[in-house]
Amino acid sequence: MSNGLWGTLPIQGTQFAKDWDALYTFLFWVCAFFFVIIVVPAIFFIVKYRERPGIKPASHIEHNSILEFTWTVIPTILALIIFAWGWEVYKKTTQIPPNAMTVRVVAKSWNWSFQYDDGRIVQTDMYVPENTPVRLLITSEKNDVLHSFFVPNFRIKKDAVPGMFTTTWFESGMSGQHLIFCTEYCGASHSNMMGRVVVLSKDEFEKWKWGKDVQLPPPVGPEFLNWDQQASAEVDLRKDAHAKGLNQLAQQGAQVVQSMGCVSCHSSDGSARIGPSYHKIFGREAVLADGSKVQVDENWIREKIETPHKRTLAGYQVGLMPSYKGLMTDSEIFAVIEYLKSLN
Ligand code: HEC
Ligand SMILES: [Cu+2]
Repeated sequence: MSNGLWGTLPIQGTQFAKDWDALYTFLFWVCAFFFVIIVVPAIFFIVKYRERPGIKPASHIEHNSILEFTWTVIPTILALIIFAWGWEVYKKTTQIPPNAMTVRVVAKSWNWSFQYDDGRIVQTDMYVPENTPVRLLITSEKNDVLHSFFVPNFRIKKDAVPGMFTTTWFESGMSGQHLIFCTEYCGASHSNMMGRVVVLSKDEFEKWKWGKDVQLPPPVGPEFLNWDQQASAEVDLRKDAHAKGLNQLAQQGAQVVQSMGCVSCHSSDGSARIGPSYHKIFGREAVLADGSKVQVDENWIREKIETPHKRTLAGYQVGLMPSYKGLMTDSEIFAVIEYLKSLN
């Protein structure tokens, strides 16, 4: 296994890891190079030209154009290379492949839970198939604090913010257990707020998806000490979820929309009720009362559910839609979003 810079960097579990490590290694050698060519001569001159009897002070040198030009242009070029390189890699981390599977991540003090398209929720461990792009839709539970989702082996890190969705993605070809850390100080058990990304072969993942027992691949890199307790709790949960049957998340969303009474104002077939229809709502541009536009995405739907009066669609009276803040859990909101997506 190739660990960059004499093993000081974590294992490279994704292409991002390789890309970031290449940039990091470049930065390291640039720093090392300039440290040597600046500090070594500086020490040499300090010793050689130190003040002592018989040595005359140097004449006062005002300026040297060639020298100044050089020490401005070279660092500028280097800084631009570093910027462009960083930008390229950063762009890759934000451009999520359209065929990516979605896993919804909810942080709470102090654990992680993961919700799948089939509605299943697992604690602590996120199971994913290898060589498959996985999009993470991340949030922190209502009234909880900021957390941050970090998988060192994958070099991905994203804040988890209550009341907001953030996204990132990864694709790992390295089956095994990869540690998850919370990397935003969040209180007493912050350092225990760990989990694992369990990367399985595609076949094994398929088995796991259908609630069958799978052989856990070995940990890659550092291990989490309290695994045993956590892992057994997780297995029970999985069995439980399976017993309830593999509900489709979108189907759950349809039930939520029924039971919350959204359907009295919103149809799903394009017909107008008090509010606009959900038909083909996801991804379209909505025009607001002040003429500005907003794309209907996860955050917009959540905003309408929790704080509907903040921004109102053009052509509608302010305050028609009631707020559901505190009445719906994050997993219900995820389910509603999935349901609205399914109407496209
Ligand atoms: C009493 C009627 C009413 C109920 C109940 C209601 N809404 Fe609304 N909703 C509206 C109206 C009116 C608008 C458009 C005006 C506005 O933006 O507030 C709207 C707008 C929306 C939008 C934005 C639509 C777009 O085209 O961008 C979403 C999303 C939404 N509602 C979701 C929901 C969900 C989910 C529920 C149930 C949890 C719900 N609404 C319950 C009346 C309602
Ligand atoms: Cu945390």
